Amino acid sequence: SPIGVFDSGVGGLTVLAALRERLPDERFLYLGDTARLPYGSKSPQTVRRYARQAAGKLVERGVKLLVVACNTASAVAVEDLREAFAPLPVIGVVEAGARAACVATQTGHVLVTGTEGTVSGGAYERAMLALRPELSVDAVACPMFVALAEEGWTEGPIPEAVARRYLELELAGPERTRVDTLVLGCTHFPVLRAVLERVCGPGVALVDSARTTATEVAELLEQGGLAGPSPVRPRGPGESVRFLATDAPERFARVGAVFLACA
Ligand code: DGN
Repeated sequence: SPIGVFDSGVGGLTVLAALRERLPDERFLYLGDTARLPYGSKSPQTVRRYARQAAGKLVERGVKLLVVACNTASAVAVEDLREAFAPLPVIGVVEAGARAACVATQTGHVLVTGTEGTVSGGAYERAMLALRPELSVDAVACPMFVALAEEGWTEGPIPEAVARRYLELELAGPERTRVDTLVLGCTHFPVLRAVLERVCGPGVALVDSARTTATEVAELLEQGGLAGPSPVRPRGPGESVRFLATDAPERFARVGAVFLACA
């Protein structure tokens, strides 16, 4: 059976790309909840309800593991989904991203970026401080990055100006200048990586959760004996993944292509 991956829309495709690279023999079923996006500005209760319904659509189709490829949904709904769909293994991108940041930081000063929903709940801070209580973790919501990424405005003066507006103050000041790790705590932000690297400067490592999530999924499949059999012949790109969108599949396909290309 396939691995289920869901997001509020196209953003989770950056996570799907990392999963496919790490697990080329697995099959995937991806759901973009495009009828209800964005999750990022909704209340935790609403995101939990949407996440449970979106995950339910994948569980109905018999997935063997669920990846919550949306930071906002991971931040507020992972425990709820684990309870609702037990014993199905559920992996969220926030836990994976937090682990990656804990490994990356040397100064101990980390700045998390994400949607309003992800930042206001403090999930990244909690996950990081549980692993390394001595860290100093700040967070800033950067909702306009989502629109820029979906519009394909990933290079040039406009995304650069927006990134400076959100980040320059956050990275200035005697304490803040010691930030050496920026967490891309939203599925869309890896698409803006080049601009963000430039704005943050050479002393700051950019961490995203896609690759760490893929590693965690691979480990879990091995431990649980859930890894799929190697295919007899190599699979073509269209064979290993199926996509579902709850609304506007043409837009999903068009914008999604940008995300898969950048991932
Ligand atoms: N997928 C969402 C996230 O990672 O937080 C971003 C898109 C949205 O719902 N605003």
